[in-house]
Amino acid sequence: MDFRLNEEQEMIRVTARDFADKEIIPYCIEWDETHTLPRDAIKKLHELGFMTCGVPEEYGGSGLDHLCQAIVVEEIARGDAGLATTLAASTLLAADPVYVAATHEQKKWFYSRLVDGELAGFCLTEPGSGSDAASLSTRCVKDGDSYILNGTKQFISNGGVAGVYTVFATMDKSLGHKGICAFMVDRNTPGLSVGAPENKLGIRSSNTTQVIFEDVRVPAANLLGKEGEGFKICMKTLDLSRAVIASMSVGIAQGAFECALKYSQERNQFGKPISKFQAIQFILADMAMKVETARLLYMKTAANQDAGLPFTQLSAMAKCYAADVAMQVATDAVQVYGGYGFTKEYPVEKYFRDAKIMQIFEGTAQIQRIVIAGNLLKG
Ligand code: COS
Repeated sequence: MDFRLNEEQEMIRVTARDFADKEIIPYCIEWDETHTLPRDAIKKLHELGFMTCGVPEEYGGSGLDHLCQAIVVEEIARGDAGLATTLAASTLLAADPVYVAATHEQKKWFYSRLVDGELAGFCLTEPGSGSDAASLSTRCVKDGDSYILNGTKQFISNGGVAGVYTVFATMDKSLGHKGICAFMVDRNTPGLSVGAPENKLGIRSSNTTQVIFEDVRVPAANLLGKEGEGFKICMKTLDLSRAVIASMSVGIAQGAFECALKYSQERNQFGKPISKFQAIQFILADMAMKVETARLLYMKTAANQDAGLPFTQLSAMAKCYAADVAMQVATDAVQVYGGYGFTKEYPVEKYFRDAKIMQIFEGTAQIQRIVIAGNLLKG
């Protein structure tokens, strides 16, 4: 077993880390305060190939493997989790149903949009359906060689800025998960509109809106898989993308930890730097242990994904554990800063706010534990 990154993986990590240091960290407080999607940074990430890291090379993307995708997301999130969310929600979460279930023609259609610089959004959650994904209400009705979609999707990352979406809708709610279909939908289809951006606690440089479907006609050629396969496509997508949220969480934790470590050596109390006190050293040691264990878990999950080994259980564990770690480590970072950590003068309050959503989106901490326990009990 070799825990070291190979030369290519290390090069990708260093490139993403440099980008975060030079192009994200100096600006992300302003993006956060002004609730701004950083289009210039997204363009530069596109030029580096990171905005198409989930698009296979044969379709014009940079086609990184799962481990490298997760490494990129960690390093970008160390700078700004909002920007990491924009990237991951587009080239990974929204594109994963295509990766999982699309035909060659469908892949060409969807991936070319991302290669051209458009963003994508994943439309699953609804005002009345969050954790209970199978209870979604958006309807799809077959009409000739199209489907007509009606319904409202909630909390969609990139909702207002995407050019293309993957969308889940039901043919008949009484069929439960067996009635759900997955579609690729063009933003410019008549009847499709978006809501106002949510004013969020964290990841404020990302765009989150409702996406509303009113008699939206989608070609039958845009159905992913077969009718009724949408829920399984969705679950397989979330299995993939939860490992990415784990790496995003590690990025937040790493960023908060680095700030706390540095500050503890600069801040003097009782005549010496606070890092000289065991009380602070123990906090730093715990933070470092948690970051390292969470990183190992997401890397093992991604390595299993790349090796074609089972990863549903690991993915839920990595997401659940790393999200909790992000929250704990960011909280500890605020503690090390004391009163200053509670102000916007220092960056740790932003890590603290950004961390919270990691325990909520792409399946709450409680849903992950349901998945983990369910798998344990199934044997
Ligand atoms: N891969 C493939 N198939 C899966 C699967 C997986 N990981 N998980 C479940 N399935 C299948 C099951 O095998 C079952 O199929 P059969 O009926 O053919 O046996 C079907 O899907 C339904 O499974 P289950 O009964 O477990 O579904 P539930 O409705 O109980 O929901 C949870 C399961 C709670 C895990 C699911 O709704 C979920 O993940 N919720 C969270 C949603 C979420 O993450 N939202 C965030 C959106 S992105 S911000």
